[in-house]
Amino acid sequence: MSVVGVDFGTLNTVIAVARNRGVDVIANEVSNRATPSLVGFGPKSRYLGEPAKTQEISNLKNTVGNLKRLAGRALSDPELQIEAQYVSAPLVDINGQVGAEVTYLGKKEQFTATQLISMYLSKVKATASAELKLPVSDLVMSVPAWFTDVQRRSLMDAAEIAGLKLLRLMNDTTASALGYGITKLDLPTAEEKPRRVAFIDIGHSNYTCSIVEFRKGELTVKSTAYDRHFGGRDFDKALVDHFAAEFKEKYKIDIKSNGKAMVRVQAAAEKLKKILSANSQAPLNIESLMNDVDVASMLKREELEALVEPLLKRAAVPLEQALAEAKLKVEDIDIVELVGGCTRVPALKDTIQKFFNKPLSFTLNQDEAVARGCAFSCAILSPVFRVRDFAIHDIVNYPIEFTWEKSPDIPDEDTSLVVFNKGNVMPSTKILTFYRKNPFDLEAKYAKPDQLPGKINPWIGRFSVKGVKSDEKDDFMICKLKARLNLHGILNVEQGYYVEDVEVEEPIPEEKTEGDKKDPDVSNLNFHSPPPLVSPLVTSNEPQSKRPRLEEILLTTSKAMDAESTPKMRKVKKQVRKGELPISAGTSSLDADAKNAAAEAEAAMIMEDKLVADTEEKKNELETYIYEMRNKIDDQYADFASEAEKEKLKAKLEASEDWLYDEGEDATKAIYIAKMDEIRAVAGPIVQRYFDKVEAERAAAQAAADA
Ligand code: ATP
Ligand code: K
Ligand code: MG
Repeated sequence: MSVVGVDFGTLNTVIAVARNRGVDVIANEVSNRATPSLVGFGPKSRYLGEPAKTQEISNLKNTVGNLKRLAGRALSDPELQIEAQYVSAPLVDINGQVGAEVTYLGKKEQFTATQLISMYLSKVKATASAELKLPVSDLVMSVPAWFTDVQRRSLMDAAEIAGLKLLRLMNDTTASALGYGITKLDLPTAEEKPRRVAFIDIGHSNYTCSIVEFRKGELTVKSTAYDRHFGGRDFDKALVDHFAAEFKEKYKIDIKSNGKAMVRVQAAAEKLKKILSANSQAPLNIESLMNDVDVASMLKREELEALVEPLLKRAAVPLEQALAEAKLKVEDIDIVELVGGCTRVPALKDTIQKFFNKPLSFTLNQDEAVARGCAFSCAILSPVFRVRDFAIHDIVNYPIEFTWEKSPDIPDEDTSLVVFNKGNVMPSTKILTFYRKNPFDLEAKYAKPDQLPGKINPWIGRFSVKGVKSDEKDDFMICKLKARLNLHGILNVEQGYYVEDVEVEEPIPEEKTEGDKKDPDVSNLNFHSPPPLVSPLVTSNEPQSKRPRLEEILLTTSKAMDAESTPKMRKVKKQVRKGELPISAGTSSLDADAKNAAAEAEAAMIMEDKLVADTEEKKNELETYIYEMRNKIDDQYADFASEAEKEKLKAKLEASEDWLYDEGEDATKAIYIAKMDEIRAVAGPIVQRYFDKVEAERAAAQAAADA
């Protein structure tokens, strides 16, 4: 079983694997350690990753980038107008989800963002599998901390469609923090002051700052703040706008009217930007950009900084917010770690350094830290690896509330409750208690829609609780629902059951249990007195490997019972679980049928791509064989064929070559194999005689040596 971590970036994707007792970033088929996050479509197959990049300029309308930013979004969302600028294929609406329209296999096709991402993840899977020489299934993938339920579910569906088992969607900065912490042997103990590290990730499209506390064996995210529209692409865009205006003036060309020219200037601008991180000025030259015009220009670092001034002015905002939300001061931060390509920009480094008033730390590989952290997380979650215990406490970024219809039997009942608050620990489970005589529904949604990206619908899911009825005495059923904000950061109501109050005798606990000590929330599990009827009782715990799971806390009695001394007993009212309450859930995840259909379609496309690749390989083999035989027949095979045989073989080679460049240009795999066999039939006896001679010489030499 494989252990894989994937940093699915807006621009590039990095894949790390656990092997040889460590974590390595792997190279793709062209030996790059980062793969363009792009998918393209052609007349015969798809182009995924590197080939999509190679084809991009000649295939703009059928190439889709910016994939991650499209996950779970609707085309009608005004924010999609920003995103559309970074996608060369036309975006379309597909039943409320954004997708792209492309020409594939000669036909116009529409694919949703989820499908496009699943295609890309198929490629990630193939890359990892080729490197590991193992089938790949389990992985942990990174996600911006600000992604909402619908965006996360889109990525999860995409992974499933690609045949991957996503063990965790991990927030980018949390992944970096894990990679940092798990390798440190000098973290403070539980009694000491924690080490506080600010992780700042500025990538191609977004900027995140998390303040994280480390103690031996655990990390706790104290706050996460972000600017969802801040990254390298904003620099690139400012540069392209600048050069577009300059070239219009200087060369009378309008690059904005020419897709290819735009992409070429974009690529040159990105290169120029990177040079300006190291040098104070840099040139930009493009030959025959459009209308046969060569362009040449120059830019100084200060000029670039002036072009992105509005952006740079916002650069300290996420830092201020993160600190404020963590209720910490600048002096409280011990270390400032930078990751993400855009943190190489000197003006940003300056701002961050001035803000924290301390030297910046680059101990993590800026481009690979997130992928490495994800691989560590996958190793922790995978049964095949043993990893040093390391607990990860992430944080809830958007408050989530439940709403329900008032029970006709409880007139003064509330009808909504914020169950997960911003800043709460994530993952986390909360038990909701309802007093009901009939089946009922509840709905989950984000409580503060204005905090969400763009116009994302705050709705998360609807949960119908079945099997609820009153007892013989027409008393309420005490219904317990387990709401979990899980490892992926998505919400589910995972389980429902009902309980009855019973009087039991139990020993009086002498000591606090381990769970009580570690987690104050657990001690709130107060089921001994009947809960008020006005609102559901919410209890919670944050399960962790070391702690008793929620079930155990509810169903077993105190640990003190193990003691040999006879404990003092007391009578208490306890709630005893009596049976299950089935729950049917409706969320934004694809239903099983849709997922299966998409997975089948994906598998068929993979087969198609493979057939095209195999056919191409056979064609290349045939071509190579023709050249090789043509050279050898007058060289090492010359003494092993009669003139007539030579003539025959040469004629066959020439005919095959003519065929290859004519009707054989676009044949099937089987035909290329057959053509190869035809040549082999003619060449075979000649090659055999040659090898017989070589073998005889070798045997003679061996005999001489042995003698
Ligand atoms: P995101 O995290 O926003 O989804 P990503 O993970 O794909 O995106 P990164 O790989 O962290 O992004 O960073 C890519 C960005 O960093 C690009 O815009 C790239 O041009 C920029 N970048 C890389 N090196 C440098 C450099 N030396 N100077 C300036 N910018 C750079
Ligand atoms: K990346
Ligand atoms: Mg990134």
